[in-house]
Order: sequence, then C-alpha cells, then structure tokens
Amino acid sequence: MLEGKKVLFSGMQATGTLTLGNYLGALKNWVSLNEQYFCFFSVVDLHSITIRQDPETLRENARNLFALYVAAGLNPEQNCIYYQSHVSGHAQLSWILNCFTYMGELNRMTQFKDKSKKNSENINAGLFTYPILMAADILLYQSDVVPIGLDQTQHLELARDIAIRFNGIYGDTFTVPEAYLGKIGTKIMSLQEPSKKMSKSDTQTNATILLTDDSDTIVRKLKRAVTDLEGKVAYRKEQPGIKNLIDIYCAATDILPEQAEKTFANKGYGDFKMAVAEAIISVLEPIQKRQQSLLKEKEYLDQMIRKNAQKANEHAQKTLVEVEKKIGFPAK
Ligand code: ATP
Ligand code: LTN
Repeated sequence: MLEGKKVLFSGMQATGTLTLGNYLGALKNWVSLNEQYFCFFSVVDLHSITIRQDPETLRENARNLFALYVAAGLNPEQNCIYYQSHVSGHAQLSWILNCFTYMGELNRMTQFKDKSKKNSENINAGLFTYPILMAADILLYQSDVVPIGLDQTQHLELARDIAIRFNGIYGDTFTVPEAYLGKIGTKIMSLQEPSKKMSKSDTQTNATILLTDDSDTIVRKLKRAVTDLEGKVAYRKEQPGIKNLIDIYCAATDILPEQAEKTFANKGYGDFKMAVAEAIISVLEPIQKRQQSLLKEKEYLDQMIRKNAQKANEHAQKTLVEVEKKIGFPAK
C-alpha cells in the first residue's frame, strides 16, 4: 500500500515503434487503472538491450515512449513514470534474484525460445535471464497488480514463484503480485496471419498497425487484412481474421463482441473493415497529436523525467535496503 492505495507496476520496452497490440493490450488498460492504484510505469530500457540497439535510436525510442505514456493519459505528476535505467535498484535486485531462480525455471520460458529463434546470432545471457529482471522490476516496488498482455503471464508466474520462495526463506519481504488481464484485446493478432501475435518485430509491414501510422496507412492496412470465407461478421474461432478485427473494434470502442455482431449483422466485410479503420483512427489520432506536442516541450519532459526518477529511486531503496539486510549484507 502507498498513500492508501494498492501498488501497480507495468513496463514496456523502448524497442522500435509500438503497435496497436501494445496499446489495446497494455497501455489502454494502464490508463483505465491509473487513478485507482499507486502506479509505477517504466520505460524498460534495460530490457531493450537483450537485443542489439543503436544507441541514438534507443535514446530516441525511450523518449518517444515516455511521451507516449503521458499522451495516452497517464499522469506524470500523480503516477511514477520513469526510465528503468535511471533506477539502479532494478539491476541490483535482479542480481540477488538470479541467485533464487533455477535454470530449470528459465529453461521453460517460451518467450526465450521464440526470441532466440528470431535472434540466433545473438543469444546472450541477458535474453535468458530477462524474466528475472522483470521479476525484480515488479518486486522492487512491492507491487500488488501487474497489467500485462497474455504473452507475459508465464513471466509473471515466475515473479510470483520467486517472491514466494524468498519470503519462505527470509520471512515476509515481497508482496506476491497478481496479473491483471484486460477483458478484450489481450492478444491482438497479425492482420496478415491471424494465428500469430501482432508484433512490432514483424517484417511484413501490412501485418501490423503502428501507433505512428497515419489515417491513410491505417485504411490501406485494414483493406488488405485477411478475412474469412463466410462473409459474415461473426465472432467465432473458425474465423480468426474476422474475430481479430472484432477484437480490435471492441477494444477500441469499449463494446462487447455481441454488440459488434449485431451492428454489422447485415453488412459485408468491406463496410466492417472501414468501421474498424475509423475506430482505430479516432483512438490513435489524438494520442499522436499530444505526443508530438509533448516532445516539443523539452524542458517540461526533462523535468518530469528527473522528478520521477528520484521518486522511483526513493521507493526502490526501501525494498532494497530491507532485502540486503535480510540476506546478510553489511549495513552502509
Ligand atoms: P515484440 O512484439 O517485439 O515481441 P512486445 O510488443 O511483445 O515485443 P513489449 O513492448 O515489451 O514487447 O510489450 C509491452 C506490452 O504490450 C506487454 O504487456 C505485452 O503483453 C503487450 N502486447 C504486446 N503485443 C501485444 C498484442 N499483440 N496484443 C496484446 N498485447 C500485446
Ligand atoms: N517483459 C515485458 C516488459 C516488461 C514488464 C515488466 C511488464 C518488463 N518488465 C514488468 C510488466 C511488468 C514485455 O516484454 N512485454
């Protein structure tokens, strides 16, 4: 509890341009929860370097992401929005938790298997131990709730197991976190191959709506999205292309699939696709505009970045001091 509220933590990597999947599956939920909880939202740049990054591009992506968090509706005065690399406690706790995590547990992580296939020339140890850093992020702030997309549930389970193990050895130290999964949009799929997750690292440009896409691009990508043979706007797993578009439409407009089915009962795929495109544009356009104007307010952003890093460090230190004491490190 902080200021009488439960604690929420989440983060996103500053790699590449975010997708509509990142927004609907993660960021949008964060915004809806940010008043109810005491929130930490991190630009997790330490995670980003598990894949080789160009230094200038990483710095630029991180700043864009910070501005995007604010543009999407998170409040940097009320929430703690910060760069992970500005709080050394993440790396410190991560090392400690390395010593409380088993190789067998890491070997089971499916994201490691996927990412090492995609980056076969650079399967570094960081890619393997990445879930421990994620556990450290969460446990460092005694988080109660962690909003994530479906693909991150295995990592969250590991964070819980590490917390329970540590508490079992040293007595109550970490809050055991719970995952928060949104009701809809937890897994937005590729517009070209609806059996695959929409991913920013997809090389097929039409598969992914980027948060930076303009309205013409969004319309074009929607027109080319794969649909199914039945010609009906129906929410069924046998129609994965249309099911995905319904998910997008519902997540963007906050309605349920049954309502969308009713609205488009007598419409063809062409009309439906245009309605989906419009729904996406009306969500993304205002965010893009706010992000662009925020990026121009250089001093305001710099000040927010400094202030929030300090806040995050203060909270992180509390947990770290307690952990170090329990482990047996000498007092400073
Ligand atoms: P990549 O797509 O390159 O593997 P990523 O987008 O999964 O990367 P992050 O940027 O760290 O990696 O994801 C941030 C958040 O967005 C996570 O909570 C993740 O679960 C969520 N997310 C990512 N893709 C989707 C998607 N297609 N649908 C719903 N949520 C998603
Ligand atoms: N691993 C996540 C990003 C991430 C995260 C976190 C999410 C890093 N640390 C802590 C929630 C809580 C990803 O790749 N999507």
